[in-house]
Amino acid sequence: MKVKTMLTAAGLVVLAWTGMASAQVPATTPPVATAAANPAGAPPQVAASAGAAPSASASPAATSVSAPAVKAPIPEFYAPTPGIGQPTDRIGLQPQVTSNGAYAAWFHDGLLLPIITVISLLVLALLLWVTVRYNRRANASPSRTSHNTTIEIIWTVAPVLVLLAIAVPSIKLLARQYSTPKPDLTVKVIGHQWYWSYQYPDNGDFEVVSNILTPEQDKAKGEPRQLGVDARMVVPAGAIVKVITTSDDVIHSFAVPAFWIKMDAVPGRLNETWFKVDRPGVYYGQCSELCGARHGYMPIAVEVVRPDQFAQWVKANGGTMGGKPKPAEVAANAGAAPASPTPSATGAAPAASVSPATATN
Ligand SMILES: [Cu+2]
Repeated sequence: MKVKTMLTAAGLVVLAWTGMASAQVPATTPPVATAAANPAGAPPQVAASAGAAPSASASPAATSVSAPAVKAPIPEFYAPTPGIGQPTDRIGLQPQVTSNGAYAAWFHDGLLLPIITVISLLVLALLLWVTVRYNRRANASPSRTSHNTTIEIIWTVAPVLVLLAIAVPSIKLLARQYSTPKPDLTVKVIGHQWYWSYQYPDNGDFEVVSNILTPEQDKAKGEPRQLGVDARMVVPAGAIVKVITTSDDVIHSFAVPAFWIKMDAVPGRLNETWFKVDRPGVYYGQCSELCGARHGYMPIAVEVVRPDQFAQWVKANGGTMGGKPKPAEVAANAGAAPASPTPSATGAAPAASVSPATATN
C-alpha cells in the first residue's frame, strides 16, 4: 500500500518534470517572430534592412512620410567594434567609456581586488601557520592565554581602516551615479515584454521601437550574437544624456555595462540615470531583470554618434532638433517638450512627454 502510493507519487513527479521540460522548449527556439508575438498595441516594427542600412542618403525623404507603417530605413552610422561595448572572452569588466565607469573600474580593479587578494592570502597564511605550528604533535601543551590587548586592538582597528578605505570611494561613486548633471538630452526608455522603446521628448517626442534581430540578420549585419536590434537608441557624443526608465508591463532593467549603468524599469514609476560618452560607436546591453519567457531576447543597442549624425537620425525619425545640445536649450522648437529643467528635479521633470499611465509619480 505504502509502496504503491510512493510509486504513484514518483510517477507524478516524473510526469510533471517531463511536462515542464517540454514546455520550456519553445523558449529556446530562435527569436524569429518577435513583432508578431507582441501584444496587439505594439507599434509596427521598422523594416530591418540587413546590411544595407547605413545609407545616409535615404533619410531626408523619410520626414515627409507621416503614416507610421511605411518608414524609410533609419540610418545607422557605426558598426560594432569587437571588444568594446560588448561581451568578449576577457575576464573582468568591459572597457568603460564613461567617467563613472572609469572610476568604478579603478575602484574594482585598483582597490577592491588588491584588498581582497591581500586579505585572502593573509588568512590563508594564518591558517597554514596555525595548522603546522600549533597542532597537537608540534605543540603538545598549549598556552592558556585568554587576553592580549595589543592584538585585540590590532584586529579591531585594522578592519575598520580597511572598511573606511573602501567606503569613501564607494560612496563617492554612488553619489556620482545618482546626481545627474544638467542634461543635454533626455531619453525615456520603456521596457515591454519583450522589447524596448525609446522616446525623445526634447526632439519632438518621437518614439523608436527596438526589437531583436534574428540570428541570420545578426550574421548578415555583423552584429554580436543576440545583441543586434532593428532600431538602436541613438545619442550624440559628448552630451550628457539623462535616461528615464519605466515599463509598460512588468519590471525590466535597462543596463549597458560599458556605460556603468543599470536602472530598473518599473511600471508606474520613473527612475533616472545618466551617462556621457565621448567615443562614437555602438554599445550593447541586455535587460537585467527577469521579465518573462523572452527576457533573454530584448537586447539594448546604444549608438553614440556625432552631433550632425544625430540631427540626421532625428530627422529620419520624424523628430525635430530643438536647440543645440548645449546652451540654447530654450523652448526653441515649436510644440516640442520644454527643455528639462534642473538636474535635481525628480523624474517627473519632462512631464510633457510622460504618458498618462506612468505620470502618476
Ligand atoms: Cu527583462
